[in-house]
Amino acid sequence: MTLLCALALCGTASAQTRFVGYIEQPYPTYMNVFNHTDETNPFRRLSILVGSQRPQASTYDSTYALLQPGQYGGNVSTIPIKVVYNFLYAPKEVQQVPRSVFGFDAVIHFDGTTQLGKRHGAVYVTDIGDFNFPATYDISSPVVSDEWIYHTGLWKFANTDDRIDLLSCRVQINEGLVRYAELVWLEHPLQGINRNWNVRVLKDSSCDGNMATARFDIGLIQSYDAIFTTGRYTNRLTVYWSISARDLWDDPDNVLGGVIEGGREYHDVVAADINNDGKVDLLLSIGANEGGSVEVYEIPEDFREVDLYQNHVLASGFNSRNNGLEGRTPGIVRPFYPDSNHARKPWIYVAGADDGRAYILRPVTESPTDWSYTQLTIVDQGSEQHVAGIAAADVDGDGWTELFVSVTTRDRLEIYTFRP
Ligand SMILES: [Ca+2]
Ligand SMILES: [Ca+2]
Ligand SMILES: [Ca+2]
Repeated sequence: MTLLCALALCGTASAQTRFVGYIEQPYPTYMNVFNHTDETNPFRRLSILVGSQRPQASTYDSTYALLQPGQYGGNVSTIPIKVVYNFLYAPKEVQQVPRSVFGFDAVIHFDGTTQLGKRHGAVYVTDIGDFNFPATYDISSPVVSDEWIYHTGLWKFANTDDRIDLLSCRVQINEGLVRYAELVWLEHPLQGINRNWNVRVLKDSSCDGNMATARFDIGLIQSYDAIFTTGRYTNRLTVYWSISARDLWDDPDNVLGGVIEGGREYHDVVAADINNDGKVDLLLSIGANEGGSVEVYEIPEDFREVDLYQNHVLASGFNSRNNGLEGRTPGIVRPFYPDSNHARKPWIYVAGADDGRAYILRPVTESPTDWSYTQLTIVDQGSEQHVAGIAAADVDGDGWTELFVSVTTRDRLEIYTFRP
């Protein structure tokens, strides 16, 4: 019976996704899941946060939430859409803030881009205790606004004051060249969220893209929080750690780092156990106009030994379809499970960005030494289309994962489910 079950009959997800419907929204981009931690009804537990980017110069962009979409089944046009913040420049990331940071539900935005009129990026926090009355604060540049592009951040106790701080990467681009690329510490102020957050540079010429963190024990007594960062402008994959005895990040002299690899356009980075061998790996998307890829770096016993990271290519040959114009593919990449069975290798979703597609990478076997994947195209919008974001979550609690895909250039959020 067990064998039969394993082969076919136990509700194991097939690669088939079923189209549920789509929502019309202008220029949707990056997405994340918002968890209503006090909600016990599985239909109401999750919302989806969505960013947007209008192609016109000097226009504001918005972030919004698909509020508790699990309640609406296939009637996706009835899902309430709540604006979170309306005054952003091409938000790179819209994320839930853990309640431990402020004591209330909040969302953080990182914005700024190289597009004309959208270069003054910042970090904003929105108090979202009530989705009907959001209140937003600029925590990075309340006085002077420079042309920073912020991508994402990590919450961390950087000093000893018991208030959780933010680490972020930011970049200034001048005529296509990197002027500054900095790992910065935004200090959570004593007086509250709406006061000036001090921004201090921990490492210059360091990073400009996404970030991931994982904790490692070295020997019997040393533990480190490693911070992995990418640079799509600085063209490096780097790791940083602190040699402060209490793992604090308030002194640049205590922050050390190393370059794991250079020379390519490292875009997304996620720290997760991809091959299910019990050890955290790095999942990367490496963007290019032609020849982009999805790769894994296995982290060595001592994560500081940057020469010992082992590279595996999971999928390659991603090409932009921009009708001759320069593009970037693939975009974001994340591990996920298609159903409630999490005792195995995760699957991976890939936003194709300028190739107009969305993909799933499904492991061929469960062997930790087998890095082969079946690449499945779930959305193909054709050429000159942009697929920026994907989010995966079981929003209605039926055990099957839903996928939300932003088809930016068609003003559509498409919804799929793995439920057969
Ligand atoms: Ca602090
Ligand atoms: Ca692993
Ligand atoms: Ca579901």
